[in-house]
Amino acid sequence: MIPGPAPSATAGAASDPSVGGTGPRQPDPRGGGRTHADATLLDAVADLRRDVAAVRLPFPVPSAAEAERTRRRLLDQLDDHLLPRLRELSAPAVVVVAGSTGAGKSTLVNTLLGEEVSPAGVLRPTTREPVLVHHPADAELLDGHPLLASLRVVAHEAVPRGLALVDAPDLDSLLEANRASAHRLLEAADLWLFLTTAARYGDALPWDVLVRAAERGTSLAMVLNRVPDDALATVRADLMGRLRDRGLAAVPLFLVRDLGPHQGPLGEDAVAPIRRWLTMVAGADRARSVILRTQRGALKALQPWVTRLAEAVEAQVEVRVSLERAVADAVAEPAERAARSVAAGGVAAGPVRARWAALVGRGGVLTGRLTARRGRDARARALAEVADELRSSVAVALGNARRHGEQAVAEALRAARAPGAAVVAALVGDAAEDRPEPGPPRTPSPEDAARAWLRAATDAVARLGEGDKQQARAVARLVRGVGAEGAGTLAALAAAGLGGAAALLARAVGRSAVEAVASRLADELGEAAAAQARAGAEPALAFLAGSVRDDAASALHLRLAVLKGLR
Ligand SMILES: Nc1nc2c(ncn2[C@@H]2O[C@H](COP(=O)(O)OP(=O)(O)OP(=O)(O)O)[C@@H](O)[C@H]2O)c(=O)[nH]1
Ligand SMILES: [Mg+2]
Repeated sequence: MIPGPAPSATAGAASDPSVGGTGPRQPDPRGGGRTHADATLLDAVADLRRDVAAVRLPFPVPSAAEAERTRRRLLDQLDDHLLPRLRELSAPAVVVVAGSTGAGKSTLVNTLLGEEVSPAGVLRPTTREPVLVHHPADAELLDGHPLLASLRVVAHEAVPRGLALVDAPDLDSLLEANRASAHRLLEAADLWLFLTTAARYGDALPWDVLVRAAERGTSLAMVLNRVPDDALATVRADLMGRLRDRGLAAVPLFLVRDLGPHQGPLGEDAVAPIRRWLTMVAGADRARSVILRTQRGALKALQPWVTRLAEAVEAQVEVRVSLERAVADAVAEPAERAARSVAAGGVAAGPVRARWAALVGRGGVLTGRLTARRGRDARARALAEVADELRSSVAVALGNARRHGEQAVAEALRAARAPGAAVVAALVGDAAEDRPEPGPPRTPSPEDAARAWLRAATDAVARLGEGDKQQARAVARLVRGVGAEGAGTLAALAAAGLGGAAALLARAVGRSAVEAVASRLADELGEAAAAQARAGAEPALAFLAGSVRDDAASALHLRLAVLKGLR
């Protein structure tokens, strides 16, 4: 229920000789701000609720179990008590504009909005479908309001936040449906804005309705429309007397001057006092009651809980950081070892070397002149087979590197004393598999990395001739003799430590060029192997990254600070 303005303030309005004067009470200058605080308070508590719900306490540090209990209690408290109460209190106050047909209800509502949302007209009665207008930002707060089912709803910026203005059909209508609808709306109203005209204010109906409202303690205000200039003082005095006689002296009274024959909106100055009064009703009083009734009690009690929860979250973040460090440290050594192992020629051993030997041995396809056009296809085919062998050998080496990395991580987690290391170790496998990968892209698979490395070798040879015509011709001759990929395979074999391939290539394009290319490719292979070993840490790091957010605790502190600031 909306507290009406104080009686003294009302008297001020009624004794104001100017029609459409300054209104019953100047709105509290902080009124608008308070209206805003009203919605902000609900927003702030809803934000807090979201952050509390998002808190994860995956690591079994000593504070975790207690913190989880606190978290649940907080959520219960917010969901079952505080939020519903705040929502209810923040729901816009329903102001029903009621009165006889033709009193000018729709015209008043349209004037207040500066737009015709409810058609006014000369046919009586005009309004048959009630219209509720609210501020767009209040749409959510009105959600599920029982009134909404039976009227047309319009969102309009001109309505003060915290109010819903309803243009009702005529109360004393000849149409039964209109009468019923108007009375139902009055039942649901938080505030009545009763409109009558100077010609009809003596009718029985307004007074019956007003007395009933006063008996029920409903807040109301009265608008006397179309008051002829010369009758102003008389009518006002008479009306004041009638109000007093019925114990309604506290009812704010607004007089609107008669404009003569008139269509369309009234002037802004005619409705300004009504607008100011509505803004005040929407703002200060409601918001203050919200703040007094809720925040001092329930909200204050929640604060130590939130603080404790934030501390527990900080402890979780510490565990996460120490585990991240342990996991990252664990793969450093395997990464170095993997790089050293490929540098030592590991990938060119075994089947690769054997196949190569067949090509350069007696009768092998590479024994003739490498750059001759004849025999090119055979050479290219033979080199492609070695390339296949080399690719799988590289993939095996890279796969080993990755496995070593994974094993090192598993061991580090087993050895780590941080609580929760075991949790990570157990969850890493499944959790990482189906988790959509956040952050940087995953390291490619060993197979893909091996293929990419061979492609890089082909590219490197192709680029050898850049900027050097003689060199370019030499490369072109080599490519004519073994194909571009064959040339790349020779470079890759040289980089993998096969001296024969390096020598063959040097004869075609020169020793220094071969050395440069081979050493760069060897470095790249070493880096690829190290990356695979480090990739062994990816599942654990991805799991840890998704476990507790860095800013989870500071978010909770921030929510608290916002709530305290609203007090
Ligand atoms: N002269 C004059 N005409 C007005 C004033 N307010 C409204 N009217 C006219 O009176 C007629 C009725 O106005 P409405 O706003 O439709 O009245 P209502 O109270 O909504 O009427 P119902 O919808 O039938 O209940 C329209 O033709 C308006 O233009 C006013 O202050 N002065
Ligand atoms: Mg109307």
